[in-house]
Amino acid sequence: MKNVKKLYAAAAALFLAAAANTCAFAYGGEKAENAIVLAEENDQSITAVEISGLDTVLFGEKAVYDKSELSVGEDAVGYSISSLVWIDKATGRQMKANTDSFTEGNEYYALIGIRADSGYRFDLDMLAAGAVGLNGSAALIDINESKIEEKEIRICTKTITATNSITLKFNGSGAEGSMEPIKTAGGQKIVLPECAFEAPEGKVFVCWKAGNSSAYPGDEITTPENRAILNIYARWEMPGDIDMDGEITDKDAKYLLKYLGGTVSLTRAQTRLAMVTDDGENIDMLDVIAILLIR
Ligand SMILES: [Ca+2]
Repeated sequence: MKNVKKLYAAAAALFLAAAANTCAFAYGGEKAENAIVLAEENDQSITAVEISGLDTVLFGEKAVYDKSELSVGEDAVGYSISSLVWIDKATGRQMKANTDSFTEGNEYYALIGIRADSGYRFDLDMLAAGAVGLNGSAALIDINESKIEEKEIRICTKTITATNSITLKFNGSGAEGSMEPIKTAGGQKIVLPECAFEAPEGKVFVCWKAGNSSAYPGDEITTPENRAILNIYARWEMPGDIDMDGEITDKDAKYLLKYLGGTVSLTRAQTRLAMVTDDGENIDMLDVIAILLIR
């Protein structure tokens, strides 16, 4: 039995060496090692594989990441992720994780190794049948360049072009504190973070502003393309200044009364400013009274 296994191993290594010239998977020394793991007759068959977490938002200066970013499906049994490498398509060069970074305009593809655990084997029809999912579907997978064996799947992704990068810089508009800038790709959807600046005395955070547009934490915005920096400013207003004219007057109380009467609505910014009393989420007569007391 031992000799037969050795023979298999030698044959597998030979096959791999032959394939190395054409196959995109001749990277590192990992493959030869993997190839000697052979399926046993009574191994349990795996009929579907799900891998998630491949960040396809590549942009200039983004650090090349490794398999720690990937995860298998929650119900996954019998397999694990063994490798993730990025290849520069033009040069064929394997990118070094954590030290290399992507370059704007260059094309890349990822090679993902998935290994069957001891006692399991992959159903060989799975890849062609679309039962190997990456980020929720098979759309990212280049089937022709991917390979499946009983103990290993080697996913080759479709080509991804790195785009320009943009840095979102958060400005407290004079408030204390700081927020980490966010670096991402241009033309990319991103969810705005909560404001982490300390509210200036007597003010509350209303919204984020960039140029003439405003948005709220939790809003999804699309980053501009071909722009290196986007400055985003915190907008602070006085609680009770419902019409945001910089002072608290009868007009603010009247407006809030109308709102409570159902004849006008409040914008999201106004909703924040209408919570004058510190009683949580409710906007009620107490807030109107508070405005009348402040004015
Ligand atoms: Ca006002």
